[in-house]
Amino acid sequence: MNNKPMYKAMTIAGSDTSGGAGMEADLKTMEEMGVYGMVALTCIVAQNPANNWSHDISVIDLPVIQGQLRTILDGIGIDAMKTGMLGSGELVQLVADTIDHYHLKNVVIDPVMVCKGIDAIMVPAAAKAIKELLVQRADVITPNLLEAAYLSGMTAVGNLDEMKEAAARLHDRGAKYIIIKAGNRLPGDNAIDLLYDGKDYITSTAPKITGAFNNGAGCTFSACITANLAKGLSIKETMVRTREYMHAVLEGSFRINKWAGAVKHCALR
Ligand code: PXL
Repeated sequence: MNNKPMYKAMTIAGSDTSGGAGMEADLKTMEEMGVYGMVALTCIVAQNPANNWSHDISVIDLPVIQGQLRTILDGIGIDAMKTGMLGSGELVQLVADTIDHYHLKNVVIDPVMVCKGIDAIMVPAAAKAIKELLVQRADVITPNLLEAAYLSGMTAVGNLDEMKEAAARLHDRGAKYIIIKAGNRLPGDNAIDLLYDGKDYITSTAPKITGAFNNGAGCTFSACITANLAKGLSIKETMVRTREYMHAVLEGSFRINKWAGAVKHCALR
């Protein structure tokens, strides 16, 4: 045993049984960053190989989630937290109340609304509650373009100017730092992310990695941010680390079966 401090982080997220996204991605990423990860599990996504890898979701009862939050927050304590798939408006309300009750710091909101394999926006009531209750409580919010449009009330976010507009609106709604992930979705040779801190717009660009499997990339991105904030890094240092990590995990991404692939969480080793 040694007495070095171990930084701790919590994810409130669903399980992706296939291992690439959700709390599996979160825990693997936190481990790679040297941070002790804990989970309050919200739902279980199971993929069906007999039906073209279709996704089934089983939701965990709210009191069971409350019990997990008590274990982690009353029993242990955390340096940072993130959210992933939150299946209902009631659960989003519980997350908001929990952030307030424990005065949680380094709160990263990954507003997971769409997921490959599950076409529709998850549950409209949950999406609406994220907009109304979690944007304002976020130290960092990490929407993709679709999520940024929904949360900022814009019809579409499809270029850098619209990303800036959406980020400004989310800042007005109370989020401290906004990171909009365009990733590969904009035309051109570069993947672009935008960080807005209420003053400056900072874009980070990296050459697009073609042919990569990016299932789990969103969860991995927000988990990496959470872990680095837990260690006490600034948002800018956190962004640098996260960009490096994302480049490595995407470049190392691999096929897991005929339907899907995953990013390689251990790519930096
Ligand atoms: O990538 C979004 C996501 C989040 N959480 C869980 C998932 C997925 C997509 O598969 O299964 C549990």
